[in-house]
Amino acid sequence: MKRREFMTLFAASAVCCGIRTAESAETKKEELLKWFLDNEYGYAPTGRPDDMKFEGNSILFGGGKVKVNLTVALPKGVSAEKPCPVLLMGDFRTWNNGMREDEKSLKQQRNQNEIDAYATSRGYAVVHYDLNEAAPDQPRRMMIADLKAKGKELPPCPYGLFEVYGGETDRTATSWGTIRAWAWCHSRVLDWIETQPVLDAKRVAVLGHSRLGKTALCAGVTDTRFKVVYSNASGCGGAKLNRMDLPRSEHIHQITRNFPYWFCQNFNQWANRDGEITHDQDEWMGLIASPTRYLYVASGTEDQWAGPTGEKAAAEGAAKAWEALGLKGMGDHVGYHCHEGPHSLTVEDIKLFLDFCDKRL
Ligand code: GTR
Repeated sequence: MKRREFMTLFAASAVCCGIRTAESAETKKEELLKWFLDNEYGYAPTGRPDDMKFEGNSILFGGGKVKVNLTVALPKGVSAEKPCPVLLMGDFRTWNNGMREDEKSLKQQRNQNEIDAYATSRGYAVVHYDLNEAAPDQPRRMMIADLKAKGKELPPCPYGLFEVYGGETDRTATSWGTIRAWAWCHSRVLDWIETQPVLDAKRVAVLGHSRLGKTALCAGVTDTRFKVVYSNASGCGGAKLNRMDLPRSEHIHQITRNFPYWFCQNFNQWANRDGEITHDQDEWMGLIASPTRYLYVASGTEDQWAGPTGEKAAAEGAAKAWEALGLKGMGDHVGYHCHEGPHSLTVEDIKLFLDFCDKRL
């Protein structure tokens, strides 16, 4: 064979091989995603729904039966010519069905206000909304009983997105749990951000604390439009490794007993089998890996329930997914910090996170 012929053949087979490798990596990714949706979070019944409408800073679903009201904090000097990066997060202003005046709600509101003021001072917009408006953080029966006990009228769709798109009263083993539903709603908020000239929809970080950290990861994995994904103290079902032996941390049997509605029903199968789960949360976070996307994980030294050691190890494990793409993982595409103190998301955490975002978002 002449050298030129050989070189042509060699080049052709190398290209072929490259495509096959890329294809098999893609297939592996799809299979892994399927495993996590089948076993942990469940499937959203629809993508962007035709009946979604934007009205000012609100998003309407099902002809307005569900209305999600967004709070938008903007930095000074922002304009359509100079759109700004965005932090998207959920909040719980109406914690426990509209008891806006209880201490827990008020504390959350104060904390959110501080975060808004700090992030806008650094040039970031903050878009947040009460996730209870999308899907209540309670099982359906309990939620309805609670409203009745308080003498409140039932809203047209007491169980939010589940009532409009299904998946609660007709729940199957892989129907979406509330975390998946909230993450889906984050994607719909991103649809809304795309319509806002002063917000740069290509530079959106999704973040959250605790159950909302689990939600941020779910949004980041299922929607590649989020450029940076930040989980703060998300623990079990979030950034903590299940297989790591951390006796003081939350286990699957506890989370599925206390919050069965957060996950799909199949997750119950893994209760008391944390050590033998087929795939662990480092692989879940590794699904975010791409040259243009970033992961940030944070913990608290006194937050043993969330398992800081397991969160750090999972972040390091996830970083390997970037390394497999020939990129730098830890300290580059993946960031981590552990604050001194308890289970919280403080302005100091946001400061460290924005230091990470400044160079990447
Ligand atoms: C806890 C739960 C954790 C965590 C936390 C929170 O009770 O066990 O998984 O999500 O709530 O969201 O504050």
